[in-house]
Amino acid sequence: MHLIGFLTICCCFFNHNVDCAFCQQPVTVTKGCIEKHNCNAGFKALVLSEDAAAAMMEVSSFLNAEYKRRCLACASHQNLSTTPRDCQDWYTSGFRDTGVYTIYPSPRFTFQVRCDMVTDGGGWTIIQRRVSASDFYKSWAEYKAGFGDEQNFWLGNEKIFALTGTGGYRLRVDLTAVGGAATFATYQQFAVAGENDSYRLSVANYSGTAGDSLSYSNNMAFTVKDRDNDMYNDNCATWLQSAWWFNICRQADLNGPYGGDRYIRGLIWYYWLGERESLASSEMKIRRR
Ligand SMILES: [Ca+2]
Repeated sequence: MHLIGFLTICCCFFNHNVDCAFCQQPVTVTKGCIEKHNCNAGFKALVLSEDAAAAMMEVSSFLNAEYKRRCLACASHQNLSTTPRDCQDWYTSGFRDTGVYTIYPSPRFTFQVRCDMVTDGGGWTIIQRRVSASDFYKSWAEYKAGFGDEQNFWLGNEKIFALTGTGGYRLRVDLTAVGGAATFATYQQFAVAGENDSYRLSVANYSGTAGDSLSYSNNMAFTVKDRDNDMYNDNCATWLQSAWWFNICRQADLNGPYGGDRYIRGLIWYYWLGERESLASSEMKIRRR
């Protein structure tokens, strides 16, 4: 009964009887409840017939995500079409606090992200962040799923693909040096392909003050310690104790050992500080064009 369960929850929301956590609980529903409230408009568009509804009764991750999405939309009295797909939508809806938000890039995939609502007009979905000692020498599976905490994290290649795979996104990279100097780079085009194409990077149209250190990685697949997709005859990820869209190997690498080491490993942005000075912080963030 999960498929129509959310409709009862919508009704409940309008009666102000439950909190949002209840959205995810399986419940039953009455036909009168469905017809009374218009928050099931999207539901009707999704399920065109009783037979289709019956066929979709099996609970799946897709349906669970869909309940949650619609439930939240109902709870905030939003039209379903305004359910935020990224930080930019949250910003447009009037949210201005930098912090963690739930986004819905597609009906099948919903997750939490950290949003930068201040920098360069706000609405940036942060995909990478380094501000202190943190271990980023991780596996393919870990980079695929994402890891870290609110201070230091990699959002995850599947999530970055879900956001950017169909195009339309740009990238901003904010960097600081140990002495406090700050710089940035933007790319008007930024996309990461799916796992079947090894999360290949497409990046173009640089501007900014940091220098263009990422175009060297354009069209490169993602390389980690347990999967070598780079152009070097060894594994750049192993050599640099990192994971990146390595070529032979890099002009930029923001996933290296924090603080750097004597083997020129570190957070590197070559055209700003060369390859022997590790940065104090980095943030990679995306927004639609
Ligand atoms: Ca190689």
